[in-house]
Amino acid sequence: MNSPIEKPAAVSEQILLGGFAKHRTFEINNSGRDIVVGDIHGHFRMLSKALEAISFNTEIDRLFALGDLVDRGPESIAALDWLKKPWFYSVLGNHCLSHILQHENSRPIGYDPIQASWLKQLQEIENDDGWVSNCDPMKYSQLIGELKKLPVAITLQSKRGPIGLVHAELSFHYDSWSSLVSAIDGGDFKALDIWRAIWAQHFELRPIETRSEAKYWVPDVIAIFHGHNIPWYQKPFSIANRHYIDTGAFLRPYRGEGGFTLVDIECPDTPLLASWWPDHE
Ligand SMILES: [Mn+2]
Repeated sequence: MNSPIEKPAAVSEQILLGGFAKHRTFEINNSGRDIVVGDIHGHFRMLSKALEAISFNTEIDRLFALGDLVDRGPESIAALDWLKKPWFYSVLGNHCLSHILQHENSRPIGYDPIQASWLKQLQEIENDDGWVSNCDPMKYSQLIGELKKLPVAITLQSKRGPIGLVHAELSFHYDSWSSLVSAIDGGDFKALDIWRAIWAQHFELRPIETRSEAKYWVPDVIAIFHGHNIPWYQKPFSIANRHYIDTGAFLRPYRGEGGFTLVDIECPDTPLLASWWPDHE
């Protein structure tokens, strides 16, 4: 009997099978700084200015983005050049995954109605602002190839211990960073976990007196940095050792508030820049 010919799985099927669950570890940077930044959303020119403002040194420093590199801002396709820079890295965000899905034009598979509905939503969401049709198709498909490689979680080693990076939320299934990493590495991180990591919001990002900080402490990391969910007033927000630093850079041109937050991982509580935008563009 002939052995079955293996066909490459459709992207939506790969999501359901946990195919986008990747984890990457980075050893400590002994020569320079490791900087984390919230969602870039096509504002790479302004990001360059923010890096100038902190005297970022491309020879020794590394920049880690929290996903959502594209859409909303004017330079989405520049993500391709940035992802080729040896000092720039990112986790996977929902906008990245949405473009991957749309590019493959694969239809969600209805194994589970909940999973199927968010996959469908992710595929159909109108988020390209027309930039896709205005860019070189070859470059766009190269960008998709780069986006497919992005890990859903990154562990960075710092001088005081490990730091976790994830676009949206640490799923409530996981009470530690290492349990999340083991699930990914062990192939046990499924579609709904990916959804939580790239799209979920667990609580309001503002101080609430009755809320117990201890509940949110993740015991085996120094800090976790989250993007995706913008805290109230577009200011960086921390609870326990978790830091929400997507301060809405894409909002600045429309609303006059928001900007980039950049944090040195060695000082997670005190951003180098908070909700920053250049005075003169
Ligand atoms: Mn997002």
